[in-house]
Amino acid sequence: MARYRLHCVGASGNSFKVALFLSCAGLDWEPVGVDFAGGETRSPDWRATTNVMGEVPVLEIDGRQMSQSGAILLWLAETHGVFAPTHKETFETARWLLFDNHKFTGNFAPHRFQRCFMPEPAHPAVLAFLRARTESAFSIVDRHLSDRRFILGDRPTIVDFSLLGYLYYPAEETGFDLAATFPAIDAWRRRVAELPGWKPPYEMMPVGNSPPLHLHLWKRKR
Ligand SMILES: N[C@@H](CCC(=O)N[C@@H](CS)C(=O)NCC(=O)O)C(=O)O
Repeated sequence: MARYRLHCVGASGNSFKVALFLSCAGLDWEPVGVDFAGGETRSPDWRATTNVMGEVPVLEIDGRQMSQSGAILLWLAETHGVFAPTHKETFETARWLLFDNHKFTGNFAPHRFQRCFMPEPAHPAVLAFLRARTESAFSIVDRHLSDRRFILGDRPTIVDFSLLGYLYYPAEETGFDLAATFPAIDAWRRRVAELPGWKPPYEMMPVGNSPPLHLHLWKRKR
C-alpha cells in the first residue's frame, strides 16, 4: 500500500489539484476510486468514516484523513518543502487559494458539471450565469499572468496546482477553448504540463465511477 492514498474520481478537478502535487513531487501515492456517480460520497456511512463534508478529494496518511484541496496543498507544501510559497508569500497564497475556491474553480467546475454531467440538460440561464462568472474570473487570471510565468512569480507553487485543477479537461466537457480566448492562461497551463510527473486528469486518476457525460455530448463524441 502506498504512503499516501487519495480518495478521488477521474472527473474531479479538485482531486486533480492534489494528485498533481503528489505526482510532481515524486511522492509515494495511489488513487483510491470512489463511486461518485453511485452516490457514495453522499452516503451517511462514507460521511461518517471518510469525510463529514461529503466531498472528494480526501488524502489519507497514517490513518489521518484530510479534505479541502487548498488545505491539503498547504499541508503538503509545508510537510515536504516543495512547491511551497515562502513566508513572505503567505498572504498572496491565501488570497489566490480563496479566489480559486470562490470564483475561479468555484464557477468553472459547476459550469462544466451543469453543462455535461447532469442527467437532463441544464436551464440555459443557469449555464449563462456560470459562464459569465467564469469568464470574469478567467479574465482576472489571464491579465495577472500576462507578465509572469506562474501565479506567485517565476516558479510553480501549490497556488498554480489549485487554480489549474480543471484546466486540463477536454474542451468538449468544459465548453471553453482556452487557447483561443485566454492566451496567457493557455501558455501557463502548458508550462505546468512540462513538469516531470504531470499527466492529464483521467490518466492521473484512472479510478472511481465518474458521472456519465450528458447524452447529447456523448453522442457528439462518437
Ligand atoms: N473546496 C473543495 C471542493 C471539493 C468538491 O466540491 N468536490 C466535489 C468533486 S470535484 C464533490 O465531492 N462534490 C460532492 C458534492 O458537492 O456533493 C476542495 O477544494 O476540496
